[in-house]
Amino acid sequence: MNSSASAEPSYSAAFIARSEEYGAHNYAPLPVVIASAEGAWMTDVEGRRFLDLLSAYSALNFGHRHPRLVDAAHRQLDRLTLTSRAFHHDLFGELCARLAELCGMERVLPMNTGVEAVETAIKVARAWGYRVKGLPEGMAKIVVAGGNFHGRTTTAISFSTDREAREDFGPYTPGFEIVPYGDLTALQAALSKHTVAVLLEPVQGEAGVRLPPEGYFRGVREATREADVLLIADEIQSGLGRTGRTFACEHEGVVPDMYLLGKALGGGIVPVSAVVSSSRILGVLRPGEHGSTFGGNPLACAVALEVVAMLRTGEFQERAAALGNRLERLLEPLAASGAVDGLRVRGLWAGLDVHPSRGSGRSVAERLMARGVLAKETHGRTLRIAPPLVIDEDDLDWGIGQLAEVLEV
Ligand code: IF1
Repeated sequence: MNSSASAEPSYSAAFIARSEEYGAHNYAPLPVVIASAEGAWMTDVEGRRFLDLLSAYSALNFGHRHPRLVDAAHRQLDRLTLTSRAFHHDLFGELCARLAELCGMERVLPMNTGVEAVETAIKVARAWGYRVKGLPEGMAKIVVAGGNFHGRTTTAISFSTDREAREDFGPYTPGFEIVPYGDLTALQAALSKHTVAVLLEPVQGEAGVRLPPEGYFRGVREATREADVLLIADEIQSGLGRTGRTFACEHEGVVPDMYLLGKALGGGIVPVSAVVSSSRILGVLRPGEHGSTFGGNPLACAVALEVVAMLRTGEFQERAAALGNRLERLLEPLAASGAVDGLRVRGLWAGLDVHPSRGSGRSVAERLMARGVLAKETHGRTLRIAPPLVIDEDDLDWGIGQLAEVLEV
């Protein structure tokens, strides 16, 4: 019997087996079992340390268990955690005021997951179309982009162009038109008298950190303003410092009609999302027409208030911009070597298309894991790099050094 056959299954294997036996198989996680984490580092059940280059898809912009955020959560846990919106509580107005101020907007509708913010925005845009623009009931259209990812609800996947995200989940929600991302002419042509909104990611995350052509977002802003159509920016992954600015829209000087926020708004501790907009738009909703059990709960407000305070100074945005320049310099040799035949960087966020000669995105992620680095592929051969904004420079250098070795650069 060879040694491997006789080896005890690893300690991790027992955890993985239990997850496989009792959990639905809607994910294929890397075979690592995380037990603790701090900053940019995670530790597995066997005591092995891993550098986090995924940040839970940008929900961990402030790193694992940032002290300011954990303290805010602890203080609130000892005071009040949930009331429902049937009653007021003492942090709700403060959160809405501070978050609106951060966004330069007037009003906030807090929810929990990102897709709930997306669904909320769709409902508000449609109601605005009927109640303000006077569209005939049921005729509202929303323009979205190919390659989009806005969540996993039946409506959100109804306008997905990703077969894996939508197959066998029909019948699909009508009222959406899909145009190629980055094609301003196609978007302008799609606008009609029934269009109430355009919903776009300023940077397409799941598509592989896809950047639109320079000027595209400004063009969309101008076209939607002229057509009296709402511009909804899904900043759930691109926002809150990730691209080196508070919002990715800022790279083109664009202010949308609605910001959709999530992920990092909850500080990596609790799910917090929000639609942030003007009174004329969010004001279309009447009491009892929309909401959720946990939306705007005291614990969520306490953490999100600390997130807003951390973003107000701009230090995290500046750090992401500076580290993003460093990341781009570190990644350029990989592209020059041919190991990577597509490279896109915006702030501390990169998408690399791994050349087939180096294997699939998944195989690169597995080889990185063996070296103590955790990252995630998307769409087969694209690797996403999204470290926490708090990562140390030398850890970033080391992590990308491991990637260079895995890619044999
Ligand atoms: C999964 C993807 C990323 C998002 C944008 C809304 C949402 C997301 C731009 C919905 C969520 C998550 C979902 C998660 C993995 C991750 C993801 F690969 F699925 F597409 F980040 F790229 N808008 N993205 O990126 O927010 O409801 O999840 O809080 O479903 O596997 P949510």
